[in-house]
Amino acid sequence: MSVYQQMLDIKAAKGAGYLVLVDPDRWSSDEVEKFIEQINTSGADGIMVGSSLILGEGAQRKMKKIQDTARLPVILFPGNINQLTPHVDAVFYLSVISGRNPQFLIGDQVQAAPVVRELGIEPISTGYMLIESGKVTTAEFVSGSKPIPRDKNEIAVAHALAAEYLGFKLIYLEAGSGAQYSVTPQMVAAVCAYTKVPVIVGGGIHSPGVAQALVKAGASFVVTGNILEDPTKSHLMEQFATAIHKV
Ligand code: 1GP
Repeated sequence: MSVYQQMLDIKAAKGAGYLVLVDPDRWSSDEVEKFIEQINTSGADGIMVGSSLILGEGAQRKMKKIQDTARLPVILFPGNINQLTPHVDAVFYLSVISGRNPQFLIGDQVQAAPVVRELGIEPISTGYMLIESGKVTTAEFVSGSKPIPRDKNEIAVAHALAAEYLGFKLIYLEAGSGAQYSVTPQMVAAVCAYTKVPVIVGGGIHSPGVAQALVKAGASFVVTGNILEDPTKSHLMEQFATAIHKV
């Protein structure tokens, strides 16, 4: 079964799904294995791997270790085409539709397409919108694109409709990793009122209560990254899974 179909099934069965983002740069090879084992038993529904920028060595080796250890779908969340790898089940085939930078709208996607085909990984087309979140995030800086103001729900809605009409399979509302403020439930509700395309929300989500509010507003998937890199917070993973499922 395709990863996309598995995602739709998770949404149908549980109301919404929980994805944990793993930045290979943040973990040593041994640590990453333990972290993936924790994710396996946490109640999470999938693992995303990637980052706006990967600087550390051995990223491909770590990605292989992640896939070997994971008992959940592993989805690449690429910051750029150099992160393409055979060690994932699927790739969020992102276009930064909130920006007007042609490289991140279509240029990199053209470069990546033959590589994705050759690697045999499943592309899941995703209309990716950066939402302003209190400070400049790495995603904003690296993509050279202006985020949508966080209180301009109508702009997000128009982008989401365009994404649906262009045939994107997912819409991603992204505050950016380490965002000061996550995307508002009001914006999620506005977008979900206008489109049936499943909406993923990520960036700056630091409490299960916030994750639950986003699901109540209509999010199909919620992503957490940074927060679980703090060993004193990693126990929150199970609580996120419970808060997100069957709201
Ligand atoms: C995924 O970028 C997010 O969309 C992850 O953000 O690291 O802030 O949870 P955090």
